[in-house]
Amino acid sequence: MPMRKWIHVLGLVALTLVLGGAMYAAAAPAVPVQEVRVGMKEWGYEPKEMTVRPGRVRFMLKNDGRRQHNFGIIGPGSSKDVTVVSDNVRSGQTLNFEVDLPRDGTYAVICDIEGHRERGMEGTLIVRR
Ligand SMILES: [Cu+2]
Repeated sequence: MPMRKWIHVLGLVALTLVLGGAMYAAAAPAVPVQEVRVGMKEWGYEPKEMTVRPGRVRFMLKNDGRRQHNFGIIGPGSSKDVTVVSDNVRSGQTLNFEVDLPRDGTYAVICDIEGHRERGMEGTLIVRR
């Protein structure tokens, strides 16, 4: 093969590698979302204690109980930086609940349906690097 043709072929290979790399970079999410599976039932969460890194977290809620339940986050510590509650989840249903948790700390997890926290629907969420 003449030299000019070789250079042309090498150029095409290089272009393909560059484009392929750019497409790969575009497909990768800038900030990966952490996923945590949480079971809910009378009366508690499974697991009761969860640990995540700071950032966006997708809590994949599943109601294994018979009543409706939800998933609330309060904290960290005694402050009220994050106070969010998911929609209620019906028996047998699932719900993906996404929350931004930028700050380290220990948060309380609670079901805010009347009487549920008192019966044991609470847990601990630790955010740390
Ligand atoms: Cu509940």
